[in-house]
Amino acid sequence: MPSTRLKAPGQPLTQGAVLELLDRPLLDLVFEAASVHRRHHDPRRIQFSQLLSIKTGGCSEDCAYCSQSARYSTPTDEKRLKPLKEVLESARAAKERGADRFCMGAAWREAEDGEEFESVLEMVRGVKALGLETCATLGMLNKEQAQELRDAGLDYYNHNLDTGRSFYGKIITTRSYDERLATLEAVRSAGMSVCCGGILGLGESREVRAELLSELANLDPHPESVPINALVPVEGTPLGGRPPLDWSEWVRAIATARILMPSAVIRLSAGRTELTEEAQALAFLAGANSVFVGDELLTTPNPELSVDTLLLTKLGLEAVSRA
Ligand code: SAM
Ligand code: DTB
Ligand code: SF4
Repeated sequence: MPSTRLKAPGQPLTQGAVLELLDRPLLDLVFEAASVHRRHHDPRRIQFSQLLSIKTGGCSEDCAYCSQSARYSTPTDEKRLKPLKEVLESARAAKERGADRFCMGAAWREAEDGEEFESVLEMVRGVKALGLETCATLGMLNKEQAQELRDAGLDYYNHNLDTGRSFYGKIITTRSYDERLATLEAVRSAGMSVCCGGILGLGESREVRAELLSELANLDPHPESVPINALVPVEGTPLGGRPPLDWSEWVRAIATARILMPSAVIRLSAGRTELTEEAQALAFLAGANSVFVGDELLTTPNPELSVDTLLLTKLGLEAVSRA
């Protein structure tokens, strides 16, 4: 099977070229993605990240999928910023269970200067001192805040594009696509690695997924880390009743992301509890090489570590930290 020439030299990748990949017969697509994966990564190693919600709920944004938006009546209550000690205890426990990256999430529209931001800087310093890679997702950042986080030892900043530009307005109205790109720019110019991906299953078409993947791949350089979330429908949110996306569309998106961003770490993020072992196995073959571990993401469930360990053992895969 000849591999497609994806773009003309010096030109951005087009949505059409990405759609051609997504439209391929599934197993041809997975085969090519697996070949790309094996040229750029050790296919037996899976990176483990641990998430912790350091500030839960009460968010002013209207992201239609999110349990933490103050605009919807969801099972998630607002909580205050977690104390440093508690965060560091969680980070220590995460390291013990094999995580090599610890990601702190806050339900903020944007990071605001002041006491809470200073506390987050302390958390970053503390987690870094434990010998873990550090990641945070705090909403929008300006250049100064990005630099302060970098100086405190932040390795990665997560800020997603979530979906294609043409569909975005149906999901979020309180923050623009270009504002998201500006935060990513601030993260880059502060010298941090970019963690940026999206959500599948919001009701978007394959064309929209091609749009999202081309936006991600056209970031220059492309993100080092690409989380692919499957919507976790949360009761009370506008998308609470959405039916799940077929597993094959999810595998297509992962395989395409791997072909477009060969050196990125691609993370199977939210929604794994609803995906079968077989679908996850195909995703690992297609180039996914990271997962969130532990039984909770930010506010929704994630497979227990014992379940993931069993799956990895069946597939002959190992955590990076155990290498
Ligand atoms: N408030 C910050 C922000 O929006 O940038 C950081 C946290 S936010 C929860 C991070 C990402 O989690 C979102 O951009 C979205 O991609 C993902 N996410 C949130 N709720 C989700 C859900 N119910 N299902 C799948 N992914 C979700
Ligand atoms: C990302 O893309 N996925 C993670 C992380 N970045 C912060 C968050 C998933 C959240 C899933 C819904 C929840 O648990 O609230
Ligand atoms: Fe707020 Fe982030 Fe949830 Fe949007 S995704 S409502 S910004 S916490």
